[in-house]
Amino acid sequence: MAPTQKHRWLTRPDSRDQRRLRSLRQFSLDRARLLFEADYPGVRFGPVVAVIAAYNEEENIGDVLKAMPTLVGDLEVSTLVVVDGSSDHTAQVARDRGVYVCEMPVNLGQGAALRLGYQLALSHGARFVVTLDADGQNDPAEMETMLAPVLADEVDMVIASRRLGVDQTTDWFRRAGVNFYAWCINTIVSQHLTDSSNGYRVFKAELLADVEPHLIQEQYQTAEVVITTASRGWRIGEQPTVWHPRASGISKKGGNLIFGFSYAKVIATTWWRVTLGNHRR
Ligand SMILES: Nc1nc2c(ncn2[C@@H]2O[C@H](COP(=O)(O)OP(=O)(O)OP(=O)(O)O)[C@@H](O)[C@H]2O)c(=O)[nH]1
Ligand SMILES: [Mg+2]
Repeated sequence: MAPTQKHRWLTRPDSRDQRRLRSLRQFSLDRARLLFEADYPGVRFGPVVAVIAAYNEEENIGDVLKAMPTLVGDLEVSTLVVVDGSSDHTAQVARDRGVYVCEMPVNLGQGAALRLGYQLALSHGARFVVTLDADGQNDPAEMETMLAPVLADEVDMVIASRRLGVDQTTDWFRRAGVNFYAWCINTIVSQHLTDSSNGYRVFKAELLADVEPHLIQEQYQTAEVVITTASRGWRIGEQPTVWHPRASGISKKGGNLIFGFSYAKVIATTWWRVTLGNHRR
């Protein structure tokens, strides 16, 4: 019997819409993967794969890609840009720079784009995956420093730290948020991290293969990755880096209050789901 308004509350009113949305999301991801395989048949990445999620970054991504190293030590670096539903020429600018591009037809969020990037990197030969932003806030030239502790097998994941390095931005509210959320995450998963919300990270492939299936966040993904990684027993380290102001444009994460609230929600729900054992994908 179709639900009527009268007993809609009994039938979990949004479940059908949510199912539709899930199928559309999956369709978008599958289609992007198929197009990628068609664009780059049989591709084999270098051992280091830099995954960059980019959304409406046509003004910024060209300079970031120009600065990307092609070698770290004797390890070849492949760069993969994942674009989802950008309304500008982000994907074209990246293609013109000669890097690998995977494009989705609709916007699913940075977390979803990175997960697709992780899957592609792992299935095409990555041994180490680096993530960094397309807006110029991370310096690709610091990749060697970022990779060093993982290559030396001291840790399994490295997060860049603006607090151990240099923060060139001036927003004191955002800075207070970085400190506060690092403290929250450290308390939950017994770590001593100073900048757990930094998106410049290095992962060993084995770690990512273990952690990726547990990730679900579509946008505010950094807390989820750290909490999941730590709670599954992997070793996390930090490296001091420079945190630059966004080259141009605005944050895709909303203003400080929206960002702060959404981030807190991700910490709380990931804690509930992952560390308290209430797993649900
Ligand atoms: N593919 C994809 N990338 C996204 C999306 N939202 C943000 N990004 C990218 O993720 C990176 C970080 O996004 P920002 O909006 O700068 O957010 P942030 O750096 O975490 O926070 P800010 O300190 O506010 O800049 C950039 O490369 C964005 O282009 C999205 O919906 N899809
Ligand atoms: Mg940014």
